[in-house]
Amino acid sequence: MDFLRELGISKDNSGAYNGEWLACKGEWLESRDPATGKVIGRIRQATGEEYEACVAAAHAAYLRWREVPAPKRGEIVRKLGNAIREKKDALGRLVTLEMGKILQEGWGEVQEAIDIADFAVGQSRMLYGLSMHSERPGHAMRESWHPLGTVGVITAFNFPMAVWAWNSMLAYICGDSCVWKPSSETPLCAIGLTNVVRPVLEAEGFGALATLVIGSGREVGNRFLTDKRMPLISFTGSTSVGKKVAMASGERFARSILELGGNNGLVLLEDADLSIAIPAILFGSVGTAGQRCTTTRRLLVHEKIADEVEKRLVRAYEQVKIGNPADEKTLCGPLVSASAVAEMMDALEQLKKQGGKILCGGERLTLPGAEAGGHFVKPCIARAENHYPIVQTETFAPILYVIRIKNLEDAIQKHNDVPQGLTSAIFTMNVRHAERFCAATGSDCGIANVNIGTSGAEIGGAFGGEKETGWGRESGSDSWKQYMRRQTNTVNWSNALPLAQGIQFG
Ligand code: UN1
Repeated sequence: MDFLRELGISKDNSGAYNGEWLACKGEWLESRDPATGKVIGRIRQATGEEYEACVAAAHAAYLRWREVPAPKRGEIVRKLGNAIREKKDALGRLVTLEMGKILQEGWGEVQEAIDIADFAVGQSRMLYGLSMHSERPGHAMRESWHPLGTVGVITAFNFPMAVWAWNSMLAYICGDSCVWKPSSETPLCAIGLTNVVRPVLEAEGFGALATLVIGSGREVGNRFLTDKRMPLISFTGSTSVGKKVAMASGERFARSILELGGNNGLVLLEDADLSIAIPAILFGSVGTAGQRCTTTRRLLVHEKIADEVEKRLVRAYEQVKIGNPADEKTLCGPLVSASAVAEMMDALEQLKKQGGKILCGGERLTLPGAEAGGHFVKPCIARAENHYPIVQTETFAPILYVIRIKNLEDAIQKHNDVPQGLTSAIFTMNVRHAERFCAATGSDCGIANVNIGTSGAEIGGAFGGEKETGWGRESGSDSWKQYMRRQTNTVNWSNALPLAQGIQFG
């Protein structure tokens, strides 16, 4: 495949880059196409030794990079964005091949990386600190934002490029370097993207800003958590692993940004405009084969329109073309692995035991050409109650639970009654109901939308959640502050030494 060559991917690849590709000594990892089961390429993983060389190089790069003025750092990030823009087609195809999302979404993911680079360029001239009025005469008070250090970025398979970009582009303009540990399901996406950005950084003498280390949790992941050279760990993944990250980084007083499980609800009130709601639900629940953190998992629909909505959704699901994600007609590609399929089947068993009723889908599929091991399933709609244990859990697969609600109060109560809190949406034409959903007594999620679905956020807003979804925000708004340390400066330019709070001392 030409695009693999274009991205510098061969049959055998190194799993560690720190300004140059290292000769790794770890076990070989195979990357497989989830649509066919065929091996795309192999990666020689890093051991502790290469990990050490990676973090040391990234840290040394940070010590030099922090001295480059922020707008100049932005200039280089602009070149990174342009390099990604030039390879958008190839990178999107690689996402589709290795992760299994359809081409439109593969390109969309790369666009998200380009967008955050553009955002970061502008932000590089806007790392604003406040100035305050001192209570003491002849004193100036202000806060300064300084680079933080080397940022550990651990990403999940489902956004194998964009999430690294959300973190790294901001980290770079803030004066930090990054060490990236991608998911073992999508190592080639990380290698391809690194090959796109590294010529830009190497030309500036800063290749190690984009350090990459591919290895198992045992060899590499655990070292991240305890490594004092990394004052910030940004982790995207499951709630159970996120908890480990929170505790290990908390123990050494490092910061963490945690983007963990979502269980996103979409509220459909009686007056909803179904001509936009149905496509939003379809994209939210079937898009990326239900493997986004932002996937619509719970549909909280008013009982008066529930039958009609179910009917329309089942009809829409029947028309979804399932198949190879590289085929432009496909709407739903495979799940990432055999275990993801097994987890979906297990969730549906539990659902049935707990009283749920499947309305459509939920079967495994063997498609022509995928006999070697494609992981296809039919997206499922099921009637359920919000309190079922399985509904309270995030299953990373296309299962949409339809839950009936009586009114807005009932909807908000049920909506918030799950452990997770990432994204949420309401469809209504009533401005009072819409605003109530976005108010303090409404949705308890990090993101609450009106008349658009739960997934597909733009990079300009801060992205992240509450409760078991974790904490911290990535991409837009003032997320950049997490990648810097704040320093309060009080400068006395008078010839006296007045003390704060009016204290007289001696
Ligand atoms: C994720 O699923 O980890 O809002 C991120 C969205 C995308 C990002 C999802 N922009 O669906």
